[in-house]
Amino acid sequence: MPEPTSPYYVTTAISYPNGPPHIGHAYEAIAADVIARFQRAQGREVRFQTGTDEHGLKMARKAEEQGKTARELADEMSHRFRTMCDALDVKYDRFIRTVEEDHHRASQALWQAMEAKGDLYLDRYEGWYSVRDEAFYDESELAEGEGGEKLSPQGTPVEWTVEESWFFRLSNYGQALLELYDTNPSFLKPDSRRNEMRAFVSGGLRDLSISRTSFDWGVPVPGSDDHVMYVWVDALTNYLTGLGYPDETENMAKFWPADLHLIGKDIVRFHAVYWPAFLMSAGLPLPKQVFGHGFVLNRGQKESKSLGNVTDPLELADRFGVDALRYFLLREVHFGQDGSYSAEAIVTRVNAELANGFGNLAQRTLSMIFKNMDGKVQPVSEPSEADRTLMDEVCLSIDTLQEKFAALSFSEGLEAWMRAVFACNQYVDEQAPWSLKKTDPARMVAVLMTLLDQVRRLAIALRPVVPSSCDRMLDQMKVAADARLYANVATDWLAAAASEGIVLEKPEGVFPRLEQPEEEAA
Ligand code: ME8
Repeated sequence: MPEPTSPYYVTTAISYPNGPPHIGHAYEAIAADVIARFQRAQGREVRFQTGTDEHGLKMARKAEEQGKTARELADEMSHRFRTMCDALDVKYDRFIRTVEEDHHRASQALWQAMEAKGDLYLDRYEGWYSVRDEAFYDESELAEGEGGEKLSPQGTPVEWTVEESWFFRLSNYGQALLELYDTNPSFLKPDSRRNEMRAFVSGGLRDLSISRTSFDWGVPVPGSDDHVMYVWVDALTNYLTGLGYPDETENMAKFWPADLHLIGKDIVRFHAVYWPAFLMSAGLPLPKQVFGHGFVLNRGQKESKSLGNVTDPLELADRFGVDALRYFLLREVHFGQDGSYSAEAIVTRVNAELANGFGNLAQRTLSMIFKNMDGKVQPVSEPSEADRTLMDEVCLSIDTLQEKFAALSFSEGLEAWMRAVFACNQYVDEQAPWSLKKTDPARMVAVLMTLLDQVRRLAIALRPVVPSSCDRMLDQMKVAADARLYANVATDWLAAAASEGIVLEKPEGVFPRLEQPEEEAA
């Protein structure tokens, strides 16, 4: 286990702003934000970077189609990505744009470091290129489409490209990469992705074309005015730019190597083959982990303009609530695998677990405390066996949640959390505190306070996933803003709150029940 206080650096992929953000972008940003918040709540100093990848042929062509300059398109769309993050409570430390001056400088410095190592040479590229993937492919990797056209392994069209290009001696790094996967299995997760990359590298690596001369929308290659860098060279460098590379900054010392590059399964090759090879060449330490998550599908289908099923993630957030969307995406999909979403699935999951499960537990507890105890927080002096059992179960579930979240198994972590919520609701039914007011008021106090403390714990545990709702709940419980970390789960909050004379006011529910939309409810 890492030191709980060691710094933690997490990044998302930087998105192509050639169109507005889609649900996949929202999914990745939310997951990375949950990781960042989780690590902060563990007491670690966290840096979280996201942003947009603005160079390359794909951007240049899209802008041309729209009668804009690439820069105009980038400005317009990058803004939409940043707005999406802000709207979804994705709290980044830096939103990087690859058109920024410091990024050009960092990319050129990395280039020069690879050149100084003797890993770059000038030659002629002749081969297949997919603009949609911004990737070069070997003839042997291509498939045939229905009309006989050649397609990339991702199913995108490829075009024959011939141009002068700088090359990177990727072929020199095959052995080192295989050693990396074998000696450090946590470098690339899940394991299935590692097996894929192992097979790809074992098949032999060809040198990589890393500059382009047929267009100029990119980072200029130092010393070769008519070349711009292959977009992936500059894109990958963003992870260093954000820390101040090439300068020996405090952030470089503190946060590099990154703890986690969170990316989707389609871009694992760039992060687990090219990126470590570039870094080895430049003499820089390698990131600790690359995790390739799965895809989010709309009712089992990939979203596409031609199917007319593209959903704006902000519309989903408006319709169901930001926290509902965040919870659903992490709870529903086994992280690492593909998953599906639909309006019905969101409503069903959120109503069962947040509204009827946790929300109802909190609202019942706080209302009874307000009505029957004038809102006064009191310690539990003599907990019964049932009280202790419940507390132990809740604490154990929160331990499990932490273990699972540390391993990026979000749905399993939330499942453990949900079991604790069920245990609390069962305890309310069994203890029936409403019937104790007249018969045994001291016992009623013990039951309600035991519940209050479990609600506090469960809200702290869930906070990285649904920050604003949990904060509203903890505000109502008057839990101090600096007492919402995992370390506070075990503290004797009731005694401290009672001695401060904390009195709770009339509570308001924080997890509304969602309506099943009529047209989709059938
Ligand atoms: O690949 N579900 O950008 P991008 C989940 N610029 N994730 C998805 C997804 C889906 N349906 N569709 C895409 C790029 N993603 C490059 C990255 S990093 C140095 C450069 C994920 O806008 C995708 O896998 O095409 C990637 O991690 C991210 O969204 C951005 O994709």
